[in-house]
Amino acid sequence: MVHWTAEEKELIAHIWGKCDIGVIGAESLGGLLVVYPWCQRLFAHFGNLSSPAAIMGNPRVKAHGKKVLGSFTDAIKNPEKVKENFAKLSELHCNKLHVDPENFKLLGNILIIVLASHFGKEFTPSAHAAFQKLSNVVAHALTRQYH
Ligand code: HEG
Repeated sequence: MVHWTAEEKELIAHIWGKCDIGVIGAESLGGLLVVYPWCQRLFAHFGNLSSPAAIMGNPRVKAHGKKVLGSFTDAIKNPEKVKENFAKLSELHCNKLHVDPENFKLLGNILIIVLASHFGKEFTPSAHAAFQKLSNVVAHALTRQYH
């Protein structure tokens, strides 16, 4: 089981409590699709993804980014239980969606970049490390059902 210190939990809660999940989620998923265009294949049914502006303005990208970050909120509420709580989601991404698990790490990294750009100095090296750990835990949990 992953161990979380009180400090790590506090650093994450502090930043997350100030996040507008809709904004951060839209920028993170939009960023993923712009920077790593091969991810667009999975979202072809979302409509216009023809340019960075189209992607960042796409309402379905925004809504889905918010949904993805909702899962991060769940992980933050119960960081010791991510593996168990994400089992169904892992199954979906593996068996139904066939998402290459490498892309979970890419999304986590983009999320960190988006947080750094929003919070500036407040996103300290310790906060960065705590979020890196969180995104690794989430990526690992989502990869669990892959064989
Ligand atoms: Mg995934 C659906 C969470 C990465 C592609 N993703 C979902 C859903 C959630 C979620 C909560 C909705 C599940 C449902 O409807 O029951 N995704 C999630 C997390 C992460 C992640 C927490 C974190 C790394 N997803 C991810 C990546 C890709 C991807 C990297 C592709 C590159 N997700 C994907 C697709 C769907 C979901 C294609 C279905 C979208 C739809 O058709 O509505």
